[in-house]
Formats: sequence, structure tokens, C-alpha cells
Amino acid sequence: MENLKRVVAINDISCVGRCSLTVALPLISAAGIECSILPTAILSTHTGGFTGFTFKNLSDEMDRIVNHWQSLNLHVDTLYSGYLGSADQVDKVLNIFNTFKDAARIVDPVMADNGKLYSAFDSDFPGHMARLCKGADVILPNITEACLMTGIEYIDGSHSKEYIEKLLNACLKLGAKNVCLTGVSLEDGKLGAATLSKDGKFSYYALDKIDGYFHGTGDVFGSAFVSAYTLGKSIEEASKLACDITVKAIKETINRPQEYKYGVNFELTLADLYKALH
Ligand code: PXL
Repeated sequence: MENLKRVVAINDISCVGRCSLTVALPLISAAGIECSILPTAILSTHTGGFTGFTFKNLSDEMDRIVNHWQSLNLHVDTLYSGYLGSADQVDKVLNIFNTFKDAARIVDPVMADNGKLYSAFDSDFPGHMARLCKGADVILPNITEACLMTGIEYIDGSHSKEYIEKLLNACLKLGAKNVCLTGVSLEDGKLGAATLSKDGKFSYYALDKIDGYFHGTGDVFGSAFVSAYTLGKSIEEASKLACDITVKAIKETINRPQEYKYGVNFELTLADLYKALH
């Protein structure tokens, strides 16, 4: 029996509110991939929609954990980075990229949505995330994150193909090999993702837009994408599968807006993810 693939998810533990590691662990595991973790911070809840949350940065512990791993001769197929606790962690993740040289590097530059930075980050942070994207095989920004890293103006609502292709090209200029941009709406009432791969190929995929702001969907998308990519799917196929899983999770959640900040019911999509990949 062959070993399972191993992903290392570098992300925070938001104890309540289904995002980051509480999404990556179950989804990547359900895809039949071992999900190891490197926690960047621990919070009582995520920072979007709750007040009074606790936050503990884990920068020091990350060094200790990686030092120990270096003594293990660990095989890693994919390094998947998400929400970082502070800007200094960008250099830590770059070091990890160098340590596990054979691993694919997927960077979700988690820091903003709807035109705004998340509350924990200051205006220098996008420059740091752009440095991290430089070394990546694939980056997974939403439109806001792509704009913040490239200096292109943020446009809400639906987008022209010209605008999306300008953003995709600018993302590749950061130094990443491939980009999958989320939150793309080329047509009123449709929402999905667009990709640009290193061979210059664009792809688009969209489904009917569901109204509402659903927290944690970027992490559902990223975890499904990472799973598919790690199992050998192309950027285009991984993007399509990640859209399908994310929309299914949203459909399992609608009609209870007061609950949206607790994340989407991705638990009801785990069997679909496994079936799509095996
Ligand atoms: O889902 C992105 C995310 C991850 N981690 C934390 C967050 C957010 C978005 O708000 O606050 C702590």
C-alpha cells in the first residue's frame, strides 16, 4: 500500500467559527490526504463578526516545531499557507519552503475581503504577503487580496474580462507560477473563479451567485483546491472542483443569516470531495 500524500497546512486555529485549520483538517483528510499542521496563532473565534476574541501569536512555537521536524526527515507533498499571525511569519514560511524543497507551495494570501483588510492587519501587510507569493507554485487570492498586492483598484460587483485578466497577469508578475483568483463575477448573478497558469492559459468557472456573506468559504475553497492539486489535478480542474464544493457548502447553510459568522456546513460536502477525487 502506497503512503498517503501529506499536506502541511500553515494556518491559525480559530477555536469557534469554522475557518482556517478547523476547515483544512477535515476537508484535506476527507480527500484521503494526511493533513499535518503548523499553527500560526490561536484565537477563541475568528476576527470577522465577533468582538472580544482572544489571540495568541505562535511565532516562537513555529520555530520550535519546524526545528524538530528537521530531525525527522519528513516527506511533504504540499505546503499550504493561509492566515498568518504576524508579518514576521512570512519569513518563517519562506524558510519552510526552503527546508522542504520538493514540496509544492500553495499560498492563500489570507488578509482581506470586500475591499478591506481584516482587522488584525495593518497597511504594510499586503507587501509582506506579496513577498510570500513570489515563491509559490499556486496563489489563491480573492479580488481584494489581489488588488492590495498589485496596487490595482478594487472593483465591487461584476467585472469585465479585461479587468480580471489584468489582475491575473499582475498576480503572476509577483513571481507566482500559477494563480487562481476567487470571487470573480463576469456576469450578473454568477460567481466563481478564474485561473492563469504558467503556460499562459486562462480559465473561468462560475455558478449561480447565492446572496449573503458566508464566512470561511475562502478556506473551504482553498482546502478543496489544495486536495485536488495534491492528488494530481490541473489548476483548472482543481478550481472547478473547489467552486463546486464551496457552493454546495453554502447551499447547505442558507436561510439562517444569524449563523453565517459560524461558517458554512462544509461537513455535508466531505463525501462529495472524496468521491470527486477517488
Ligand atoms: O477565513 C479567513 C480567516 C482566518 N483566520 C482568521 C480570520 C479569518 C477571517 O476573518 O479572522 C483568524
